[in-house]
Amino acid sequence: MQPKLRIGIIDLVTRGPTRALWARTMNANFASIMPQVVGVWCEAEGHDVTLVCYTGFENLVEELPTNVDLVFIGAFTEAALSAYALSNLFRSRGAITVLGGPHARCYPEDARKHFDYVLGFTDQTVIRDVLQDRSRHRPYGVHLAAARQPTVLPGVRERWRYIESTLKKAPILKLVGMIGSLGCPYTCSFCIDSVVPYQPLDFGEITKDLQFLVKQHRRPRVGWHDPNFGVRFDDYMEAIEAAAPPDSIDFIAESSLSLLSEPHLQRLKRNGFKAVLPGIESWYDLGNKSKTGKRTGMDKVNEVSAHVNMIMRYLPYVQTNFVLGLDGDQGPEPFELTKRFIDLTPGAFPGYSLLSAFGRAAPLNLEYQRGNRVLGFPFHFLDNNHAMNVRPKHYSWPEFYDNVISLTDYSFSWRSIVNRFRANRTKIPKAMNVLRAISSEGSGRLKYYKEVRRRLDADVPFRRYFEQESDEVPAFFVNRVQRELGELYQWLPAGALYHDPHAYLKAEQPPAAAVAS
Ligand code: B12
Ligand code: SF4
Repeated sequence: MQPKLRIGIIDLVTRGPTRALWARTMNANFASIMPQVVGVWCEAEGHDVTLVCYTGFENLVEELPTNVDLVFIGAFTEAALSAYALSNLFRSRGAITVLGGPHARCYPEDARKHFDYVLGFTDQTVIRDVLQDRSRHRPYGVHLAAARQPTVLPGVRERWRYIESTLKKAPILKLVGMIGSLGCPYTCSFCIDSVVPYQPLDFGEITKDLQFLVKQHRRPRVGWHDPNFGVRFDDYMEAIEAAAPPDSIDFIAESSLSLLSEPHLQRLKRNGFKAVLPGIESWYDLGNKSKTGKRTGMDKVNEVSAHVNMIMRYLPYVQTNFVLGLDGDQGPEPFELTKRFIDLTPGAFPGYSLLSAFGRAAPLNLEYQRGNRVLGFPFHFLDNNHAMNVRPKHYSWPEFYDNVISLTDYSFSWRSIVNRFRANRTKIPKAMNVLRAISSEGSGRLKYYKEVRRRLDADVPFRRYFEQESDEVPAFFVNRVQRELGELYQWLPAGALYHDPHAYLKAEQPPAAAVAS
């Protein structure tokens, strides 16, 4: 019989301390499901668990018991440096540390330098193995991963105590995270799920979870974390319809355009769906996702715009996602086309990501690494916006940022904000769109991009870094990390601002080739 462990779990939904209004309103709603799942699995093994969802306002050291034996941290790459600093801090107090989540999946080689365990796909057996072994593995942690995604995950009922404590931090809108499937049948080359087979979870459990939820909250709001919601559309709708009367729960989902046909939208509306986030990605690439096939350019803009306007007749909130800087794009035209899309589709909120290659997330990243196009920006900036770590194929950096600035300016100009306000019918979407446009996402990003653009001309070491003529991380980024990590910065391990951007490629090469390179 193993002694009872004091286990701390930290869900890092943000990369450092913040005071931003948007963060205060929304961060708790971005809580991940897996840290809560891990909590349930640790309890099942008989251990004591304290889970903290870090939204940027808590003092993590104070919130966890002083003498935790083992700390699990869930982190996106943007929060990797905070995770490394925390691991260092808890190790200094004698704890064993474990990293899971997108960063662990994408950069295991680097994360092993700072954690005793680094987990890829995680199921109950993997967690049990860690708990039984729970030893120091230093200087390099052990990389453990299940062969595939888990087939069962504890639902809302089992995770409730963690969900409840997290939602206390969400002052207005409270979103419960649920998931009904893993992987995706599509194969968008840049995506982490392009090679993970689609696999639904138990639809009967979804019904039971929703039945439970309507007893807890008057009108619950559910955010689906499925990589692509609604692949088994009828099964999903039946699971929802069996749980509660139509339109008694509000739902938000990320779904590809190809799944959002008019009959599907009618049923989504009937069942309380309030927001969808389809990916358009590019006017010249990835047509399979939006079902526009080989159509490109203005033809695709017209077709997708008509489709999104149709979605907006059924659902009150739509965010359309774009990736800027894909290899299929060239010149100002892709950006100008997005502006035309905004004119033609004034109600949809445009979400932009700069092309990013997250380590071993997608096979396409090997191609970028082979072409020596991946830059080693500190992880802190890899959030799809603060750094684009793939050198664009058809743009110089200044040209690329000029286009990004022009598009961001256009998208969040007062003209577009007013048009968006008018085109939305209901109060929450109207307010959300204005808040997003005037806060860090709209005007905040614009200011940041302008500063990057200015430095590309004026700051020589900065420009040389972008041009891959120097590997030294520019002072601009180092200072920002220092400022944004706050007190955690003192715990940042030496060398953590650097990582090997070719680690994935090197690991894939046969040993002889790796030695030669
Ligand atoms: C749902 C989702 C969201 C949701 C929910 C986020 C959340 N906190 O979970 C929302 C919309 C809020 C979101 C926001 C963002 N997202 Co997002 N998101 C996804 C998505 C579509 C699904 C992830 C998911 O939940 N899968 C289901 C879980 C069960 O499976 P899994 O993620 O594979 O996790 C497995 C293991 O990694 C492990 N595991 C996962 N977490 C943990 C935690 C612990 C402690 C342990 C032990 C194990 C463990 O167990 C799981 C089972 O095997 C993925 C893309 C995709 N197709 O996967 C992107 C993805 C994770 N997001 C991404 C990004 C970049 C972002 C944003 C930065 C975007 C932005 N600019 O705002 C923000 C950051 C938000 C934040 N810090 O919380 C990237 C992450 C890349 C990276 N290395 O960091 C991904 C991979 C998409 C991409 N670009 O390729 N996202
Ligand atoms: S449809 Fe979405 S989740 Fe599926 S592979 Fe493409 S980007 Fe990834």
